[in-house]
Amino acid sequence: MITYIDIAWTYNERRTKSEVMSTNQTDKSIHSASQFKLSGNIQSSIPFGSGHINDTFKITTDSSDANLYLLQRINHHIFNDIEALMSNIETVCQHLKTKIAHLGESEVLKRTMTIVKTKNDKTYYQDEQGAFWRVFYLIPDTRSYDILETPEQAFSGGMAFGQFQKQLSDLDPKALVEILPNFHNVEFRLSNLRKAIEQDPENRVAEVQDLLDYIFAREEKMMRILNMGRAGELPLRITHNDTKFNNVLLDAQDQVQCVIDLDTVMPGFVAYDFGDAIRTIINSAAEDESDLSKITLNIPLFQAFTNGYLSEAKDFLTDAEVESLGYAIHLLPYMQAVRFLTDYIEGDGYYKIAYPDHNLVRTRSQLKLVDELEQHQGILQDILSGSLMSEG
Ligand code: GN1
Ligand code: MG
Repeated sequence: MITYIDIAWTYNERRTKSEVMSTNQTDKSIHSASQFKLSGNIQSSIPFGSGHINDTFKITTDSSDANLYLLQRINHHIFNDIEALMSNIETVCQHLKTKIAHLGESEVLKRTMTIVKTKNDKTYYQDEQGAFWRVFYLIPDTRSYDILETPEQAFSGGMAFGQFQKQLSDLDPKALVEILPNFHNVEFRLSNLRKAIEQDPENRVAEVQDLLDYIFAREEKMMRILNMGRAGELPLRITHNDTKFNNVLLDAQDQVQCVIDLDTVMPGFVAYDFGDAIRTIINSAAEDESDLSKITLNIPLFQAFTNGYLSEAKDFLTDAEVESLGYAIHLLPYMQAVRFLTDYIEGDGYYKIAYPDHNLVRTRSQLKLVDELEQHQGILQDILSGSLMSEG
């Protein structure tokens, strides 16, 4: 029997009850799922996962081969070129599958995402209201974590993202469209924040002045990776760009099963993936924890993730890339705070929110994390260097 446990679900239930779980939404999702080549008749559709951008449903059918499917309504206000988005994902999935083809069909299906096509053989379906939908196989007997529990999980996650970068290292970056340009460009993110401040459509700037001061005081320091990139010191590689820990599925023994959420796979710097993963791994609390005293660093998890990542990545990282990893630890939580705050000031149009000042809470929480990281900079850098030596 298939048991699919998803820790992230708990959070999603809280969020989705009001937003997604209406009968109307369920009917719509079932109607859309029925456009795809599913085996068996659809039995149910339930909201799933904890993503802030797309709406995700778990689809169950009565098929004897016990297939489960992941249906997603793609947020086309953010991903406005759906054709290119799906073509990127198809290219990446194909490439990853060829890398592990020797393991046999059933392993390939468990270790990589598989797009299920529509009855017209397309990678997505556009409904009568103009919304875009897609379906993947849902990989059974796996779990994801919003907050990690053990160093073994962190090590596995590190290996997973290191392996992901390695397996894509021979895919020509030109094969992929830069689906969200400037996604991790901190200068671009700060310039969006400045525009938001100037317009201040909700009159929210005055109440967040302390946060803005904190952010702008760190602006120059946070430009280091971008400057290294501009100086030609960092190679552009294909990276995941959304390496939150809940985007890796682990099996029942906490071994790597599959890296998921391929929407933002595009050319980038490896450090961004490292830093974004650390953002969620090292934090003892959720990214939207409102009690700032709970936001502390779990340093053993940092060490374990770093060891796992470097066990895969050490062979291909250049010295400059290694240097950039240390900067990324601070940059990614900082940039996330800039993005949450920009959305708050603009009136919450980008990220899904569960309550009115959710984006403000997220911002404070991420900045508290930046603070903690700054206070422990020396020890984190020592661990990174030590891990490199022992792995090297
Ligand atoms: C969004 O929705 P999700 O979880 O896939 C965002 C990421 C952020 C993340 C913060 C396309 O990811 O960049 O890091 O929220 N994705 C996009 O939790 O903006
Ligand atoms: Mg995502």
